[in-house]
Amino acid sequence: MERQRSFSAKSTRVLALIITTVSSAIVFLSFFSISLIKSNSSLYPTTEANFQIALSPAGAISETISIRSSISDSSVSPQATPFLSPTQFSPPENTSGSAKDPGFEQKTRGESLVKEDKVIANLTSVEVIQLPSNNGEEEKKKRIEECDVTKGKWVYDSDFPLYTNATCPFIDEGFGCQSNGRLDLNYMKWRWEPHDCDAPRFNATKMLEMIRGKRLVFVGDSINRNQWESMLCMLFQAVKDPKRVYETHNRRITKEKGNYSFRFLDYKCTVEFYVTHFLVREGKARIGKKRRETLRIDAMDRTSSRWKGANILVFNTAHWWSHYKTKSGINYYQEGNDIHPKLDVSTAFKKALQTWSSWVDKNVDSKKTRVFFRSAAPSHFSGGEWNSGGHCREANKLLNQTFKPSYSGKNMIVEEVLNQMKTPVTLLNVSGLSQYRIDAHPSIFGTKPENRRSPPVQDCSHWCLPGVPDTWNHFLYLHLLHKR
Ligand SMILES: *[C@@H]1O[C@H](CO)[C@@H](O)[C@H](O)[C@H]1NC(C)=O
Ligand SMILES: *[C@@H]1O[C@H](CO)[C@@H](O)[C@H](O)[C@H]1NC(C)=O
Ligand SMILES: *[C@@H]1O[C@H](CO)[C@@H](O)[C@H](O)[C@H]1NC(C)=O
Ligand SMILES: *[C@@H]1O[C@H](CO)[C@@H](O)[C@H](O)[C@H]1NC(C)=O
Ligand SMILES: *[C@@H]1O[C@H](CO)[C@@H](O)[C@H](O)[C@H]1NC(C)=O
Ligand SMILES: *[C@@H]1O[C@H](CO)[C@@H](O)[C@H](O)[C@H]1NC(C)=O
Ligand SMILES: CC(=O)N[C@H]1CO[C@H](CO)[C@@H](O)[C@@H]1O
Repeated sequence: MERQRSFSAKSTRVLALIITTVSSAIVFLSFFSISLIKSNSSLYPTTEANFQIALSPAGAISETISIRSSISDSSVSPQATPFLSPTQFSPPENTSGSAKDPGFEQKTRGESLVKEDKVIANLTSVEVIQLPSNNGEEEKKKRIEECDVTKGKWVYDSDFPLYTNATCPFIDEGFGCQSNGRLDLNYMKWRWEPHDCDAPRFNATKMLEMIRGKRLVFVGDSINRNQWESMLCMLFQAVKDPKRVYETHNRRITKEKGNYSFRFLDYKCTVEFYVTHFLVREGKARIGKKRRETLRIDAMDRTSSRWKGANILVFNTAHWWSHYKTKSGINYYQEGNDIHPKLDVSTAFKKALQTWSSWVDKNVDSKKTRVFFRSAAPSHFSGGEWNSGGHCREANKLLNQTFKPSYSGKNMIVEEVLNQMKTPVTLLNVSGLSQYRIDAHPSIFGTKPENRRSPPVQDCSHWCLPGVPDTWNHFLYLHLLHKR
């Protein structure tokens, strides 16, 4: 989905872009106006057709559809520009007078391992040199309670990953990069390290104890499914008897199904996922003689009754708002019986979020339920979009950590809406740290070799598991543990 910022991995191009001077105001505006996907992929004949199906009411999602829909998620290509804005590539902050990446440097040996295309690298032998982050001043670590964990850096960690394709049975094909043949595995080895505090490691047993007897519920698009599977995997590592974890309706995880509830018997808790692309309701309405898909920005998704009573709710929505229908906004957004002939996407997005926030304020008892909203995750398509040859396969290193992450207009709308709510909602601010991780998308390894088209469609929106969503869940854990 998040086709937030696509950009070229090639440093020459990046440099060229750095040189370009575009004001950030223009960037912000263009965020909503970038033209979308002129789709001509052989796989998905037209975006129109694709989305028509995908946008049918939640209950009616059928198999083929959802396969498409989750690809189309990733399709919508949004804020390429913000990412490339020169404002985002600011000079290294306080790098101890060296030209090195701040706080991010590996010895040559490590570098070459990372560069190797097809290594089974000796992952235990990479050393990370950590540079002092404040011109050699004594670092004063904050308490985790006061620490902004989103400020930090990726460090290579030989204890990672927290699980593998062999120890987690819940990774579905779309995220199972290693099982699908990806050979470079360094993308699994990076740990996010906050600058200002020492964050305790994720402890699956402790997390399970925190959710004992509770419902942990993820609601959102396929990127949230990505995060939810990551959480299942992370928790599963603390489970002694695998048989004591099961899906309550015996469903196998696939892209097709819209909801799941996994029960961890020993902790009497469930970890659930409900798919909804917009949080608000997709529907149909008659316009003239035609019935057309519309988006009810004044009504909640039909599955919302099932979210009620959850103890921890993790929401997201972002990427589908860059789809051409949402962007053009022509005869698409509906309130009551009225269909807006034209409504701009940021207005619609804000109204939808306000519908969501009213629902939360009305239906969530903040004494019993903790609410999170995850910010938009970036995608990294180069040379096209999801359906026009966009790629990220060449990337097996993270981005140079000298650039400053951008923050999208959508995220700002989210913040604005959250700030006006009665119910406290914690923003899981994952946008910045994820932007470095061009190496961590499935690319062609989102499908098994035998299912791959030729040429393969690359997925530069979702994330390999184990991988980046593990860090988002670590944040969730830290909030539950320390930041009531
Ligand atoms: C960089 O160093 C300057 C001067 O030492 C200091 O004022 C500033 O806060 C530092 N910035 C960061 C991001 O550490
Ligand atoms: C990997 O590195 C470790 C520590 O340096 C060493 O003990 C081990 O033999 C190496 N393994 C391989 C396969 O090179
Ligand atoms: C994990 O990935 C490896 C490497 O591709 C593969 O050989 C193995 O079968 C996979 N394991 C599972 C359980 O899928
Ligand atoms: C994880 O948490 C459990 C339960 O709180 C505790 O017993 C265990 O020592 C912790 N493990 C680590 C490695 O800290
Ligand atoms: C990171 O970017 C800086 C500035 O653009 C450059 O000087 C440096 O060589 C880059 N580092 C790597 C490892 O590419
Ligand atoms: C989220 O993180 C970005 C940087 O990654 C930052 O610009 C933004 O202000 C943060 N938002 C909040 C609410 O902390
Ligand atoms: C856990 C859960 O709510 N599962 C529901 C998913 O949706 C089907 C119908 O589509 C229901 O039957 C399940 O109860």
